[in-house]
Amino acid sequence: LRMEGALRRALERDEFRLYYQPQVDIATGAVIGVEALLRWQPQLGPMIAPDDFIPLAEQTGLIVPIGDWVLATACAQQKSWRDAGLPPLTVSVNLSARQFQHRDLVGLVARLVRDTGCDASSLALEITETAVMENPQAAVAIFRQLSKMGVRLAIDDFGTGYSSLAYLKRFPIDSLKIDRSFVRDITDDTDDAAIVHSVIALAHSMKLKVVAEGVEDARQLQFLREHGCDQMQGYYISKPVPPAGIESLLQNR
Ligand code: G
Ligand code: G
Ligand code: MN
Ligand code: NA
Repeated sequence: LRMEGALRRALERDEFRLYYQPQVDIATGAVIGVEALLRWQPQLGPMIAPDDFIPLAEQTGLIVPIGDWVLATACAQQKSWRDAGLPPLTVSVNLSARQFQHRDLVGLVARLVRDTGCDASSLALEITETAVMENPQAAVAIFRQLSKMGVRLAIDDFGTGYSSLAYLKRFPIDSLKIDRSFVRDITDDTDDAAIVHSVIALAHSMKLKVVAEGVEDARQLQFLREHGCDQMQGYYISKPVPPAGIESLLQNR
């Protein structure tokens, strides 16, 4: 209960921050996007990672106003980078199941795109495979409306849930993000290598891009490149950083 109050006050006191992790096109090495990752910086004390407060935010429903803040902030950031003349970046935002099921998600996104003046086709929403599969029929309908607005859609943590391929085929999604648990041992574990290899082939057969998460070294990147993976993110390029970190990364490349 105390933690719930603290979360509520964190919103009022503007204690949330967005960090951004670069996403790189494997073929060209160009930074083509960033994933927005939420942090809580209390006035006193160390920064708190999302795993330590998002579960509670989901239980209490606070994820809805927090998620609204995340979306609004990410849209405004994208617009601000565009105005500053940075190369175009797709900004990806994570949605929890609860936000995804919220009745006015489509209206909210439409309003935010209009109000911030951001580019809808440079906004991507990441929904986990598990959240989608809670109600695939509803998901298809929401995806169709978002896709019509030009918003990009990605299935996050792919491989950790149980997707029905029949549904996946009907989703107007743009990409699959391979969960970092499969990438970690890609160069040593033949099962993980086989899984990643097949996910890339499957995605490409459905005209989807594949993003590998959690890339930490050159050998993992080499494997992914050899298997035609499209994009990657991970500590090998950069950990999540504040907006200024993205700006200096782009200037130094
Ligand atoms: O940034 P970090 O690697 O600690 O993120 C941990 C988890 O928190 C990831 O699964 C990520 O998807 C989730 N997460 C990060 N930011 C957000 C957010 O803004 N909204 C939601 N719903 N989840 C987020
Ligand atoms: O579930 P989602 O993919 O949205 O979460 C991304 C999470 O993965 C964030 O918490 C981010 O900090 C973390 N992450 C990003 N890159 C790496 C990496 O190279 N290695 C590890 N171990 N974690 C990473
Ligand atoms: Mn994600
Ligand atoms: Na993920």
